[in-house]
Amino acid sequence: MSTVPVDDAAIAQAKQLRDQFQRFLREYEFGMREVETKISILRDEFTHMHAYNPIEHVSSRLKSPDGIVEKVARKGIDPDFDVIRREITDIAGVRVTCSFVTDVYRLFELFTRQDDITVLMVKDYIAEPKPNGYRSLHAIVEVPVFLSTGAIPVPVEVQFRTIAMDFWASLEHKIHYKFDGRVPAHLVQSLTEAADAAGELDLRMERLHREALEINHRVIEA
Ligand code: 0O2
Repeated sequence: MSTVPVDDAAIAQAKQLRDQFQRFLREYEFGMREVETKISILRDEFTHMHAYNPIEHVSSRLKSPDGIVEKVARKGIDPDFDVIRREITDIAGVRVTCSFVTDVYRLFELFTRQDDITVLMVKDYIAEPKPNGYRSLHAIVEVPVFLSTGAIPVPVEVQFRTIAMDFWASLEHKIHYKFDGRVPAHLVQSLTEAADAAGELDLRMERLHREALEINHRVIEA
């Protein structure tokens, strides 16, 4: 039986690429952690000052290597670290789920106006939902990360949404995945209707919340 000779140079090159990729992903992980800390401080301070917590939950994710490769192919860009850094801005993602739409915008304002945050892009899918009904407020921001070699700006996608929007998006994502993107037309239609219903529910819940607050204030003042 013949054996294939080990190509040491190729192995060394592959290891170097793996190390580069790990370093590349680590920068995004640090950026994500900076954003998580900022959101967590906002939540704690807001709760302390206003006796009200506007955030229901926060989740974060790093895009998987497969997800990055898939997006590189979909966008038709060079598989080069500098190009990926420039063109793919959602490698690090933080999702902030709020109770009400006003909280979504309030949190967005408090977060994006911080001095060390640079807003690269805002996509307001609440003001203008996607055709399928998807609603969310997206901000691509750059946050400085301080490494031993100096500070580097790291892009992070921060999605702000309500519980109802989150509920819808997670079901839509599952259905999309289940049908490998080819969702039957009647389900697409039902999902769009459900997104409208979720939008309605957000309005009603916020009205209810305001009414309850007003009644409570009147009782306290009386
Ligand atoms: P995952 O699983 O969250 O990583 P771009 O090429 O970046 O300019 P893109 O990616 O369409 O265009 O940007 P967009 O519209 O801002 O969407 C980015 C993210 O928003 C998605 O990330 C989803 O998390 C979410 N999103 C956008 N549209 C939809 C939708 O119709 N349904 C659901 N459920 N989520 C949506 P990823 O990388 O696709 O997915």
